[in-house]
Amino acid sequence: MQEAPVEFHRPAVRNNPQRWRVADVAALFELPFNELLFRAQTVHREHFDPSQVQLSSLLSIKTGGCPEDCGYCPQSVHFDTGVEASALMPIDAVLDAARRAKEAGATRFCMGAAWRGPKDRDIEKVAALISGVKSLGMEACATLGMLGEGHAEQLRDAGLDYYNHNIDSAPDKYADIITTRHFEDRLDTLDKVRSAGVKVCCGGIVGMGESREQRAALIATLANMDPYPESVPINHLVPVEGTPLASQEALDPFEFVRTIAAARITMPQTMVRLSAGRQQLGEAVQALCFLAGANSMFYGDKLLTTGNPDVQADQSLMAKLGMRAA
Ligand code: SAM
Ligand code: DTB
Ligand code: SF4
Repeated sequence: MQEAPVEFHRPAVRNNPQRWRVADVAALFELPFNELLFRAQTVHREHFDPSQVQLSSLLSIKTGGCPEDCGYCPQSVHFDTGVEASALMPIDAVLDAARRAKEAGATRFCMGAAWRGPKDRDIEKVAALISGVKSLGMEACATLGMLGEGHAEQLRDAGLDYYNHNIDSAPDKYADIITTRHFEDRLDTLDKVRSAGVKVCCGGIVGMGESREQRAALIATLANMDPYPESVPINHLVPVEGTPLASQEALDPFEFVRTIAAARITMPQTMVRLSAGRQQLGEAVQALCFLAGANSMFYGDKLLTTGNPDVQADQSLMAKLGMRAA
């Protein structure tokens, strides 16, 4: 059956609805595994050194107490997860963490805040954090929720390289996971980021009980953005006690690898980022992800509130695979 094209009304991130039909991406998922990986690795080698991996470190600069009800998130005020709410971190503590991340080998520092969206005065404070990170010689990324008018420009002027804002799932799955905002709200913020000339980091989460077709729709939606995001984080759900998705059954790891491969094939020049869930994936599955075209990852002992493989474990994995930090 022919897939109805998703409707895109706006320029910037929404104007190439026919580049990838959901059915075409679903057909990639249906390929024999080795065929899919070969195709992904072939595309990957046309654009990247297959032994290089870019490392970004995360810091939660404002944790918990978020008014949104994203069903996967330990930081939502709607769920009792044991995450304590705290205020925006002071600049010295943020820059100490950035310095440590740089010393450990990260080239980009990504600051996350559990806001529905920042207020004007928050933007001023985050702008100072961005300038500080840039002065250390690192790339700066921020993920602060929905942006208001002029926010993206202020962040750009402070030196922001990337803004992370995920679409998280297929358009027709979104309302099952989040009720406090709409899929379209995400696209609005992505438009603002793109229009301000800040690079877009946008991906999603798999393993939330979506169908394969919905995973294909997530990838097709990203690939049809024009231009597609410069960075595409693919998260595996980290099930957190207290959230509605706490007892979600883990996705078959091969399906995770297929999602990475589909991202690589449909967005040949993007950085495909192995994101949340690496602890659960283990080394062998991560190696398959690199073969499928992943070429960046979150690096450092912690994501925002949950764990990540520690630096030593990642150094050891990279050494075993002969991969170099880029
Ligand atoms: N509040 C901002 C927002 O929602 O855009 C920024 C922070 S939010 C925690 C950033 C991203 O983390 C989400 O879009 C989601 O993709 C990811 N995330 C949050 N909890 C997760 C979990 N339990 N497992 C996997 N990814 C998760
Ligand atoms: C992204 O796509 N994944 C990162 C980053 N962008 C901000 C966050 C993952 C968070 C996992 C749950 C936690 O640690 O709270
Ligand atoms: Fe808030 Fe972001 Fe978590 Fe949603 S994902 S509850 S917006 S911190």
